[in-house]
Amino acid sequence: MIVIHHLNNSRSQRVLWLLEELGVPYEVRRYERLKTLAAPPELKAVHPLGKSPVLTDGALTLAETGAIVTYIAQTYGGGRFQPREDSADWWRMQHFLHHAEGSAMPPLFMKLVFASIPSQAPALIRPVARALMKGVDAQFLKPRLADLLDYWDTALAATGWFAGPEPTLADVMMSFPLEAAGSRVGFDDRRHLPAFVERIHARPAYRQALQRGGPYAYA
Ligand SMILES: N[C@@H](CCC(=O)N[C@@H](CS)C(=O)NCC(=O)O)C(=O)O
Repeated sequence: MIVIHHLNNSRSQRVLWLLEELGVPYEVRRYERLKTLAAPPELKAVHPLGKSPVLTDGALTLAETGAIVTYIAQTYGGGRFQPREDSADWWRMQHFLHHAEGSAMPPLFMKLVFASIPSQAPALIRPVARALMKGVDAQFLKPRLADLLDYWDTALAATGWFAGPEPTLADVMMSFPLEAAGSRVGFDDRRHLPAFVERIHARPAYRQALQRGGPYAYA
């Protein structure tokens, strides 16, 4: 039986969504974030990085969402949620599988961390910290995030999915960056991004995954 070591309000939610889409039985082991938002130390007993998600399946312990969704699809998916390997869509899927954690999440994570810095600074230097973070946001993060949002909006324009006419692992992986971007940055007038988020949230498998995962601030 697959076990997903799952953290509340986290990118681990998309693994549950995939398992529900594929109808693969699994157990969810829930962990609660600490006040600092860090994962609790118990997760280090599962995997040395102490982050979520982690999948265990028999003797296998696997971290990194991209590796986990690939393992699930290849082992239990029977070809579902993946385009044919000899197609251009296969490589589009590979691109977005890596892009989600490699390029999309880092600036979104920085946005979250930088936004929290002023409130954590000593009261005396809080205005300075706020001004500094505002400058970093305007000069560094804002233009990079705008480029990413434009890129995703264009990628979704043809079919509403990231890699071909049907949902694939690319959409599972990109769901979290889009949900996080919607909450941390907003979509402005890019219309394919909110439509994508609404489309996945309406899927019965997605709703079922929410029931299994517990608190999730992005849906
Ligand atoms: N690239 C990793 C990132 C894992 C990760 O950072 N997970 C977050 C959950 S959103 C976490 O465990 N954060 C708690 C912490 O860093 O202590 C993946 O995709 O699995």
